[in-house]
Amino acid sequence: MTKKKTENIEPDNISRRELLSNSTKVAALAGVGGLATVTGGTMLMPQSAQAASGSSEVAPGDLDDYYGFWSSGQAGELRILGIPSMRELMRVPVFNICSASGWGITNESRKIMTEGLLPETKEFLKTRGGVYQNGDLHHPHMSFTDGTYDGRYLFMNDKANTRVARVRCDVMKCDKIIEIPNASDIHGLRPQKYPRTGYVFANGEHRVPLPNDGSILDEPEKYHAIFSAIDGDKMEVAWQVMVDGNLDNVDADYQGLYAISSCYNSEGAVNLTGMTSSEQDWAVVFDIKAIEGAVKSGDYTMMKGVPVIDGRKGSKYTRYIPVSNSPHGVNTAPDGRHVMINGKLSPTVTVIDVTRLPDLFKDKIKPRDAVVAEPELGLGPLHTAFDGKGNAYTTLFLDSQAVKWNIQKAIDAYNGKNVNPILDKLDVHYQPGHNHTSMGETKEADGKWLVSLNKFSKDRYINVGPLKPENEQLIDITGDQMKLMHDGPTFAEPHDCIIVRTDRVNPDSIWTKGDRMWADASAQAAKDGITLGEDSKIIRDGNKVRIYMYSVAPLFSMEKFTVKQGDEVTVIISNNDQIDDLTHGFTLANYGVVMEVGPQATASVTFKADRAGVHWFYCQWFCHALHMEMRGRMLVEPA
Ligand code: K7E
Ligand code: CUA
Repeated sequence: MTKKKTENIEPDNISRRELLSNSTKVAALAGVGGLATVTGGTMLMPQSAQAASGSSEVAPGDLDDYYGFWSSGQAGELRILGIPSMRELMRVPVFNICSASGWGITNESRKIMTEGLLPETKEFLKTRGGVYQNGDLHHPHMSFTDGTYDGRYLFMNDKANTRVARVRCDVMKCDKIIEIPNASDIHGLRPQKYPRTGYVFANGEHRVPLPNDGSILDEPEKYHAIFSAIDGDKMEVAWQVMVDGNLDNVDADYQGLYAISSCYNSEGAVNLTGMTSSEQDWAVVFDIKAIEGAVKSGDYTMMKGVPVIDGRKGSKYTRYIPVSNSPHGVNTAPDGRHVMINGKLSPTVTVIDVTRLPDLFKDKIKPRDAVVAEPELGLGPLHTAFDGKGNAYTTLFLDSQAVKWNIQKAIDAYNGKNVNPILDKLDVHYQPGHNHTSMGETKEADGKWLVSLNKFSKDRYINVGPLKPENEQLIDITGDQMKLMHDGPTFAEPHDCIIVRTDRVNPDSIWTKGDRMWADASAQAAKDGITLGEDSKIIRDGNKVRIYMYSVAPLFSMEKFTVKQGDEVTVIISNNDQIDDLTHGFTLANYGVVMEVGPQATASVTFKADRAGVHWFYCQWFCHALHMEMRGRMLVEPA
């Protein structure tokens, strides 16, 4: 079934080079005629009929219709793609250390990486470089206003070290990272959709003993999972809810009333056999207004500075809707009414109707009465996306398929009508986890594109060794049938993505002078009587030395500076260039020091000058015909 792409082409008399040089001609002709064309006496078929339709092709110089914001799993960064081209446009370091930009090395990034940590974590990291060196970023989601993207922020989780981060959409840089107290390992994360974000909901996946001080191991009843509501404007935890079971994924409604999490391990076990022994787990519904009331009225326990509400089974703040064992993805449909709980171990997706939740909280109906459909779709349903036309698209991990189904038909079938909700199935390559549609998690879902994020690429690409790329596929969903358009290989491991219309995001081209990103450097400069970008000066303050310089392509304002061995040196550089796409850098050779300095930005780095001698520094970001010459020397005089 894995046809080689070239099998469609008659190879006689054509070298690979000729083939490549003719390929644009072929594509162009195929785009017009859609049929074979003759080159050099040989019939050439277009590489595939789908590619030849050209509708996902974005020609050189043409721009994409959507931003794709991609997670990167254990790589720890956010990635920006263009859709439909699937071109990777940018990497935004968040939880990782970045060798290009100096994220994790510069003072500005280290402040962001440390200021939101718990005191005990700061202490723990003292002997480990001061910052976490890794992260596991699964779920990037944009802030909402009135049910759709507002282009302010992107929020994302770190499963590895229990953190939540925020990226500013005006400059596409991370500006806040906080560690979530009381919880262990943040997994599912979604912003509130209405009236605005507002809260960012985040699931602590693993249950840990509370308090987790080493005194408890094998008393599973003392293990708890924690649901957190983070104030997305302040980046502070507003409140938390202690629940039964392990929390997995979460989504919010379109009314601003509820958040719903998938919850496994109703058994309360601590090993695999125990966790999957029961036939049933839950979708946990959180009543946001009632919980806010509990915070006001004092019905909580204060833990590490956060009000923690008891939302275990039987609590008035939560409801536990039974679903089949080990549910995974939670996705609210753009109809504002239906929430999909994806079955994972069960071939079903459970559809919850949010209009029934008020009655559920009043105990007028039973938990299962909130369920309005439960279609059987195939093996391993993990996540569901929507086209805004009443259809849902679910990934089938075990079947390696995308399944398109109709929500109303699924409801009709659940009510006993003899209808099949499944409209189409498409093979994907291979084993999809998340999928996402264009604007699909907003009320503006437009039904154009579906991306399937597949965990395995196997034979889709030339072999690059034992570690293979993953494979992301672009699918056209404008017709009745899904149409596979494009394979996109990718490095570890995008779990999730969102696809945002370009008119919703409008980043700046250059920095604004005095941006809060380098507020500390600005404050220090003011104390030192320095005007950033104008003064080129060395300030000595005991054994602390501050080097202020600026850069204008292709020069640093200081060709050399001298410090003493043992000094604590801070280099502060302002980039005075005002031109779009004119980034400079500062790499200090053999000191492990690097930073990116964007146009009109200031960046700083602090290090101990403990190696005597002459050390060259140079600009590592290509900026000018004389970029290679953009350099200078630091002399460290021996002590
Ligand atoms: Cu399904 Cu972490 Cu969203 Cu991966 S999670 S697939
Ligand atoms: Cu400045 Cu390269």
